[in-house]
Amino acid sequence: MVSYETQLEIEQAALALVHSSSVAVLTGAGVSAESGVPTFRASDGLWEGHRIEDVATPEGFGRNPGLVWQFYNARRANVATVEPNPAHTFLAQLENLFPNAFTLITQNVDGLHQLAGSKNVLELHGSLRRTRCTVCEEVRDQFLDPLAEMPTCVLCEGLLRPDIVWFGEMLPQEIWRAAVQATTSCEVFLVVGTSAVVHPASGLIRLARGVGAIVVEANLTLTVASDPAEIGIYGPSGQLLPQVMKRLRELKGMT
Ligand code: BV8
Repeated sequence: MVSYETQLEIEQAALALVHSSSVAVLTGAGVSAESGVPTFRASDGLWEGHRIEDVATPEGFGRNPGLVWQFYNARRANVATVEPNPAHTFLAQLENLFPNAFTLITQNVDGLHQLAGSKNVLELHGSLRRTRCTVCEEVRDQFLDPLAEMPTCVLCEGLLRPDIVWFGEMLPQEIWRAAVQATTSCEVFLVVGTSAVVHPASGLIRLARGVGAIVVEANLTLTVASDPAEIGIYGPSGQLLPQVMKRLRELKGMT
């Protein structure tokens, strides 16, 4: 049973959305947690057994590309077995209620938003599906097929790397610019399943607040984003966000 306080927050989130003409969303690993994709900073986090410096930095890849590919091949194999959960579905449904006025900005690299039907998705940190050649720079969609332990480029036989933004690397400029544009022009900014510690992605939250958007946080727990959030829905997003959709459709007279 959802607590009275959470029901109030769900009501407030639905009201904010029904009165809004444009929505932007920032998601993190928590939105995929109920699909069975491990998050980064939980006790069973992805980083356990692997130091960030060893598996998610260009220096780590330079030192031991085999270890990095072992880490990413394991994540590709995990994501190949999972399905989107109701939180992903909620975001795809929400996009349909805001045609041409909805942007989904994700830090995730699992592709589950697209699998759930989301269309306007900005992948700030790249994608597990894609590889990039370290020599000729060719980017290729490898889907989630198993790759060799040290995959090489079909064009030039150069060593491939995951097409993922590692720590210390710049975000893709066009995608970052589009994310800032969506954030500064939305009326509701929904933050789902992120600890909001990674920059510059987490900076979008205060940016949204700064331009007067209503910030709504959906997370298991309070985070550093909770301060700029006016509305907070705390609990499993796969269970609570569908209740926001149910209320939103009622308010729109759709049910
Ligand atoms: C750059 C790809 C500079 C890898 C990732 C300013 C201040 C401080 C530090 C910095 C700064 N600027 C730059 C930095 C350094 C660094 C950084 O931010 N470090 C952090 C750790 C302090 N940033 C960078 O290096 C960035 N690059 O700034 O370049 C530059 C400038 C000029 C020239 C050259 C370079 C690049 C950052 C990108 C790193 N790559 N991912 C991969 O995925 O394999 S980041 C990685 O963390 C993932 O993308 C992940 O999504 C992201 C953020 O983590 P979260 O998604 O939030 O996941 P987390 O586990 O932390 O939290 C999960 C949340 O879900 C929790 O809150 C939990 O409560 C909640 N949850 C769990 N279950 C549920 C749930 N919520 C709802 N329902 C549930 N069921």
